[in-house]
Amino acid sequence: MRLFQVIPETVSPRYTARLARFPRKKMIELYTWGTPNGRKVSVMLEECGLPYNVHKINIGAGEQFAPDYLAINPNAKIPSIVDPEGPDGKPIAMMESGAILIYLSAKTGKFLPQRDRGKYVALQWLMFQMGHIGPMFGQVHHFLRSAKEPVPYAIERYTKEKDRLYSVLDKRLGESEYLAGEYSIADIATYPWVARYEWHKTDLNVYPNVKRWFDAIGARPAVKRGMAVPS
Ligand SMILES: N[C@@H](CCC(=O)N[C@@H](CS)C(=O)NCC(=O)O)C(=O)O
Repeated sequence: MRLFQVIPETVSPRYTARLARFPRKKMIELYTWGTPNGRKVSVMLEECGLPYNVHKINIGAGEQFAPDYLAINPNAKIPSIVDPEGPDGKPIAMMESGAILIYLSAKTGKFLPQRDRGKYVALQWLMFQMGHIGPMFGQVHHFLRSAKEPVPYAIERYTKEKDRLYSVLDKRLGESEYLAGEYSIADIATYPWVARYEWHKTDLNVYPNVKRWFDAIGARPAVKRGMAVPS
């Protein structure tokens, strides 16, 4: 697989339409698949109004292990980006969705509070997503949907932890409209995982503050577009 040659998407009508919307900007290359971690970044790119090309990395077919892709993401996971206009105007390749969100915030000045106090609160909830929600919900999905054999201990352990994390979210969102007060990369990181509530067998009505937050974020046009990537 060659990741840097001209790919079909770069001559597709969608690409041409994007170029028309952003005539002088260079495109960010997004390497992704239809998972919550991938969609964090497509939602952020849409929210920021940054032009980007989508490269599908089929993780079910093992494309994340291709040498060309490992040059971008040494950890062999999606998502990754290549920004041709990185720091100092030079290209930068980035892995880890949380780091990518922080990078795109810094690049655009969007979705991370400007003042230190708000910024650190947002980073705290972003790390809560990265360290807890993603890994734990991911384990629930694995043991409920993909494990070769039923493992009741693992299902019980990770479901219990998932429920505990929903309670933490619900309490926080009962005292704050968004995780960091204002809409931020902490919400952008968390939303795609909560959007998989059916996969991890959660009734959002049990968590009314999460439900209120989930509905508000899901109504944002940029979120709708980002959640549909890759097509
Ligand atoms: N901490 C990483 C996690 C990335 C991750 O686990 N990606 C999954 C898809 S959601 C993946 O690429 N899995 C492929 C594999 O495990 O081989 C991030 O947030 O970017």
